[in-house]
Parts: sequence; structure tokens; C-alpha cells
Amino acid sequence: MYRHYLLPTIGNILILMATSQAASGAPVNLVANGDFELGNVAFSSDYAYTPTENTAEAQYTVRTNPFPWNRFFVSVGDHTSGTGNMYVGNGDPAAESIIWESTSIPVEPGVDYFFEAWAMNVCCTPGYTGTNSPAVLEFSIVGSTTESLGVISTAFPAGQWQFISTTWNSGSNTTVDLRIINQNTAIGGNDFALDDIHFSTVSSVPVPAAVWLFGSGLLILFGRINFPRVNGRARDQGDRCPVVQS
Ligand SMILES: [Ca+2]
Ligand SMILES: [Ca+2]
Repeated sequence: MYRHYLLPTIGNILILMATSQAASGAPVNLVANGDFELGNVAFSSDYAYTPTENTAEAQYTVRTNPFPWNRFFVSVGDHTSGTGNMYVGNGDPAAESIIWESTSIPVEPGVDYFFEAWAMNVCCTPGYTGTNSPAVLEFSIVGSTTESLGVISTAFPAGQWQFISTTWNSGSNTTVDLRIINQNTAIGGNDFALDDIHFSTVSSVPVPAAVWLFGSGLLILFGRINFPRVNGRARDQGDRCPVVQS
């Protein structure tokens, strides 16, 4: 996944540091099948699993490319390796519909955890002429209470993986459920992909890489939710705007 950071020369140096750290102490991901490489298993969803073709909103699939599941979605590889699986969804117009949920995850009380994922806007190819509203992803944790960690919109242009990082303290909890909900009820656009969902006491992005991203102006911190763009494409203003804290 560190291929995303191999851009400027100084970035290459810090990537080597990040890779070294990961090799010596790779974070344990408490999310089963967070990279979707096992397919449509180990999570639940209010969306309808529709593996062959996207025919309506509120459907999802697990596959290696958003296209041609929906003929207007962009053609792009997954985040994990570029050739693996990802979650691809067509946003549900019903509010509070759960995109992805993983339940009964054991946690240590009083410990800070990172709830992270990579997300992507997949709408649309130039042939699409309809409205195009980005998904609004809410990360929340269900323990003794349900706690929202914030909402964030997927960005334009489509086809760019975006890192989302939230933090949460377990308090007195010993078991939690993780949820990602799309709070956008638009039909036009509102199409997205998810990959490499991560929950751990250690971030999936090692500190040296995060420092480099911050130094490059690509890492944005908004309280508990972080949304850097890590790719070689130029940012536009719309990339920075849609962050809203809970
Ligand atoms: Ca993957
Ligand atoms: Ca849609």
C-alpha cells in the first residue's frame, strides 16, 4: 500500500522508514477481512449483495473493479494491491442505512483505538451526464453507547483512494461493533468503494509516513477524523471542503 507515497524524493526516504517499522511491528487488525480479499464474508450490510450487476440503489458487491458492475462507474483497482477485492456500493436513498458492520470485536478498556479505512468516489465515467453527489460516510462505534466519530464526503475526481482515520477511546467497553453508514440519500452519484478497513491500537499508516504526509500538506486533521489524499493527482478545492465533525 505504500506505493501511494512514492512521489517526491524525500518521500521515498520516509517510505523506507515506514516499511521498516511495519516489518518490525505490523499493527494487528481486529477487523476480519477488512481488505475484502476473502470476498463477501465477515461483515454485514443493510445493502443488498448483488454480485453480477448493479441495477438499483442500496446494492453492493465485493469485486476487483467498480466497472463494469455499473457501466458508469470508473475502472480502477483495489487499494490493498491494485488487483484484489474491494467493497463497491451504490448509495441507499434511505437514511441511516448501514454500509458495512463488523460486530463483537474485543477491546481493552481505557485504550485508544484507530478506526480507519480507504474510500473512493466511483462515479462516474465521462459518459454519465446525471447529477453526481458524493457519498457522506459516517464512522461510528457501538459499545455501551453508540458514538459517531464524524462524517466525511468522498472527493472528486472519482477513482482516487482517500485515507480516513478516526480515533476512539474504549472507556469501560470490552466489546464493540464498528459501523460505516452513508448519510447521503441522493440517488445521482453517491457511489463509492471501501477497502482496507482497520481497527487497532496502532494506525495502519505508520508514523513516519503520516509525518511525511503532514509535511507535504496532504494530511488533514479535523479533530478525530482525518482525511488525506495520497496519490499523485492534483487536489482541487472540493477535496478539502466536505469534512464535518460530529
Ligand atoms: Ca482489498
Ligand atoms: Ca447512486
